[in-house]
Amino acid sequence: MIDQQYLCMGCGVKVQTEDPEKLGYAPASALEKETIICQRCFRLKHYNEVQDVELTDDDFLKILNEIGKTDALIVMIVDIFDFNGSWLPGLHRFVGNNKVVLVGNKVDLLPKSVKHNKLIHWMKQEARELGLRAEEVFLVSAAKGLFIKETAAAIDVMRNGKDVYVVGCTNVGKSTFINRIIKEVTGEEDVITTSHFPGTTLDIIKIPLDDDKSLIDSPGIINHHQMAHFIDKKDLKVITPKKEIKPKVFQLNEGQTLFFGGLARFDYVSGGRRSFVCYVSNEINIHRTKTENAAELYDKHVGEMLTPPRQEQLDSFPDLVKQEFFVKEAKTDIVFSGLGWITVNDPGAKVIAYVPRGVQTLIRKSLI
Ligand SMILES: Nc1nc2c(ncn2[C@@H]2O[C@H](COP(=O)(O)OP(=O)(O)OP(=O)(O)O)[C@@H](O)[C@H]2O)c(=O)[nH]1
Ligand SMILES: [Mg+2]
Repeated sequence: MIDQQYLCMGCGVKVQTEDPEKLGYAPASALEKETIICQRCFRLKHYNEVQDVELTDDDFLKILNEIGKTDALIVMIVDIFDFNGSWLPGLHRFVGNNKVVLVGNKVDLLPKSVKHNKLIHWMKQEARELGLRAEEVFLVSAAKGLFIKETAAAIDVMRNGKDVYVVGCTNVGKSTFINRIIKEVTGEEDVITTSHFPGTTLDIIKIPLDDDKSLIDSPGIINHHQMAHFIDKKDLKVITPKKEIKPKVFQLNEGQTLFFGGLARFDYVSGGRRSFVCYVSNEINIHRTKTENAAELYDKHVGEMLTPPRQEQLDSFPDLVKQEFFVKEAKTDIVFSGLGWITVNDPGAKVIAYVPRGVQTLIRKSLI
């Protein structure tokens, strides 16, 4: 038997050496190493393979509820490419009286032309509307190391000698953000396990700060209406942008339709010939057709020409369901949660957005 004091440095899980099938398994030899990581982290790091875990939403919430009882600074991270999909509704319920800083990560994905102070202003406004009182708002790219120093320095002042908890939905880049800060300070790289699979970090991970307080990573909350949960693990790479998004402009007539692979559909109903700007991963194929042929085309070609989803996944892939939107204001986004958005520049357009049942669509003031 081993002590409970062994925690995986990669994901925070308690390490056990008895059952290779269970969470936290590591071979006994791993315990002799200076940094202990579990088998799941080892495979993620070296083979980019993920083992499913049996943790439930409740398990994660229990961990996060502890945060409300502490006296700490809370850093909430959102994925700026999936702002609404990665938002944690009701954050204030579990942070108690602690102050919250909002960090928009993955700014490297947005076109270089985007003005950062405008975007920060937009985030502040959205945050307020979504009921979050954020002390301060930052934009960073954890993966590219952009604006990390400034943000870390500001957080260090704001924490006022307290612990810092980094929280957010799965996959927003919490662990990548902390790894970056560690790298800035100690030079050590990739201390915590990160991956493009949601649900990588499994428990609290404490990184000691210089005043015996800690910078604390936490498991991401699962937002079930994110596209990532509806597609095959192999396709996550396709829908997750890696590089700066190249917006694609389509001039559409009324009665034309765009398909985003087989994951989403956009019908332009009325409003005269106009342009639509699509912000999705560069790897997603956009297919244009007449709306009158769209349903038939989808039935015939989903899983091959219109992919993802893959052919072998079709049985379990949800139907596309629709929501109608009327664009009343200039510069409006129609958002497909986790996939991207379409910007409509002028008011007066009626459109229909289709996404797999369970995924969210919404309309918002344009982010860009
Ligand atoms: N383009 C881009 N990708 C990023 C950035 N930061 C993180 N990522 C990617 O986002 C994915 C998730 O990163 P993680 O750091 O594991 O996210 P997390 O929030 O810790 O996720 P969980 O532990 O599952 O809650 C990985 O594929 C990262 O490479 C960023 O600044 N830009
Ligand atoms: Mg993580």
